[in-house]
Amino acid sequence: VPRAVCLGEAMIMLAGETGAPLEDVETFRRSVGGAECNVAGGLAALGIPTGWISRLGADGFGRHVLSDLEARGVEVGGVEDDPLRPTGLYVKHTIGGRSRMHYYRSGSAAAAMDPAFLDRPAVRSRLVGAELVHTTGITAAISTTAAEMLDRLAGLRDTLGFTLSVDLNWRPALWRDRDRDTDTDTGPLWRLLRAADVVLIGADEAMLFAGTSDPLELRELLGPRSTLVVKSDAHAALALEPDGRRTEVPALAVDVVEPVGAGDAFAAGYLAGTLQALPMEQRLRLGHLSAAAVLAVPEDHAAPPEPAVRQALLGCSQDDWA
Ligand code: KDG
Repeated sequence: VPRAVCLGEAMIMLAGETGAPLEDVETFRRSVGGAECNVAGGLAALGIPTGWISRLGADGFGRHVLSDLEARGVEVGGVEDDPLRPTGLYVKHTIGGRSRMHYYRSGSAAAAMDPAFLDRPAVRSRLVGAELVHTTGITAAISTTAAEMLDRLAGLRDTLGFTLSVDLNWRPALWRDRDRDTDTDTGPLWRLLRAADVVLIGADEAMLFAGTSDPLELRELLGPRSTLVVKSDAHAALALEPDGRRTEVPALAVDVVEPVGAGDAFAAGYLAGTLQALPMEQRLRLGHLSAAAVLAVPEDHAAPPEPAVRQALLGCSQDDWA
């Protein structure tokens, strides 16, 4: 039985192989992305038995996503196939050192997730057994029915008792594109964040979404329930616990190749540390260590440092850390 379960869409990622304008790129490199499945892979790589729950098209891309996640040790028995809707895609196009995402995912199999999806025996049994369930603001954005499912998920947390972890993952392009009556109704995302036990949030996206990146102001907006982890502009991570305790840990210096996915790796490290009952400082360190590995590659996920390296860095003095 997985200790941790991640709920959200995975997609095939196509990364342009040259920095040319998109209309001139002829060759793309395939990998697998999607915020929640990135976190699932990160947790599994850190030794936490982890399941990923979602829907995939009954197509070659869906089969690749499944085998890729299985190869990374993620349990996928809670994934449902959709014979009609396809697996989503996105193109990551890097030009002039900046990456842009182009989504081809509306009407995907995962976008058809709805509250009843959580009643499927293969899904419900995994939620019943989980200590931690992680999802993100992306799932709130992909469709109205997926957003409704998240309200249901918060209700299930109240009865089943798992820890609900949410990464904001603010994606304005999805909130514009999605199939909704109004394109700015972020109410479902606010509800999800206020219901969460752990909220992970980047300073830049906090400014865009909430108009502030100040942890105390965010706490006012999100309510007193959660442990709030804010990754600041200076790349430090600060945890503000419900009792007011603050812990701050600077990031490691890394030569950044491509940043997308680093936030998911941070989440995986932090959450693995939480499930291992590490002290807060070490949870944040494990987040930074996992993120550093993803910052150094073009893909949206990467294996974290080896256990011996992790152990040495988790236990070192503050002076040696940064
Ligand atoms: O956090 C990384 C994700 O943004 C990426 O893997 C793709 O899920 C994705 C999204 O919706 O942007």
